[in-house]
Amino acid sequence: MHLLGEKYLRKKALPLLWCPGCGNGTILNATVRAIDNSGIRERLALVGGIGCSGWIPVYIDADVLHVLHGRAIPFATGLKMSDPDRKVIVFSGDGDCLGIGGNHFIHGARRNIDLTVIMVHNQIYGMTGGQVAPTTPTAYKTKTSPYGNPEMPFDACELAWASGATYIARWTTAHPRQLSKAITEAIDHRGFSFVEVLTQCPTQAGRVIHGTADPAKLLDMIKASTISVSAATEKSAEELAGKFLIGTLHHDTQRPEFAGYYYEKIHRAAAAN
Ligand SMILES: Cc1ncc(C[n+]2csc(CCOP(=O)(O)OP(=O)(O)O)c2C)c(N)n1
Ligand code: SF4
Ligand SMILES: [Mg+2]
Repeated sequence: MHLLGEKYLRKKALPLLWCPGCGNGTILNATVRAIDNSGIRERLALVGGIGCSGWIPVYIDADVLHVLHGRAIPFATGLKMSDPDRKVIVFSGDGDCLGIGGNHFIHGARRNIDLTVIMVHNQIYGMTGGQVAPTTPTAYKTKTSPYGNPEMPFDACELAWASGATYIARWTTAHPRQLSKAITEAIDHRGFSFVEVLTQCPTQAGRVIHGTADPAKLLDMIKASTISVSAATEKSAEELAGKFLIGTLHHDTQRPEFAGYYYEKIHRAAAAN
């Protein structure tokens, strides 16, 4: 086993439950490297929602909560407020984060609470068999949109930005080094940090939406759907239509962070009375 695997993986939880070629392994790898770079293992807590992506933290040998579908951010909020010195990382599927958990997501961002949310964007509800998700592109066929999805997908990064998140980055599983660097930056940031990862789900999104379960082809498709923030500045709106911006989209170090504000101001004022 690789040295980092030896150091960080929870051996008794292996083997990984994911399908061959699933992008969740790449996200696990990028996260472990980021945790190692940040040197925060001793004060780390990980929270996962329900879904294939919710299992990512289970494989990391740290304090882990694997909680109800859509409720990862409220559990993480409680954890952060009861132990503010912890660095808390949330792993949430696109259904978990933007569907059932959408309200928690926008309020977590609004509060600018010091959580790192890694959202796994695989365009679908993977674990439950390929239902339409809030990220499924319009007109795409899934098990529950057999005539094509009539809805518009969310742009999760724009939603995070509008809601008040203070670090926002988007990368893909075809960019593992950049992804790991973004997760490191998100961990180092004090405030609500959001990293969206475009990733391949060969078994559901691959087979059902894209007509192929070949992970290499799916990675090529994902890569082709992106453009870097810097390259995008020279493109017209027409050229950018349907493209995902990748890179750091937003970084604000000025907004007050919720847990710090609470303990410095509210808690102290209440104690003085
Ligand atoms: C309250 C509740 N509603 C529904 C479910 C069923 N359920 C489990 S995982 C899931 C969707 C998973 O999709 P996503 O969050 O995108 O994660 P992925 O599997 O794609 O990583 C659903 C609907 C549940 N477990 N709990
Ligand atoms: S169903 Fe999709 S997301 Fe879930 S483990 Fe399989 S490939 Fe990965
Ligand atoms: Mg999903």
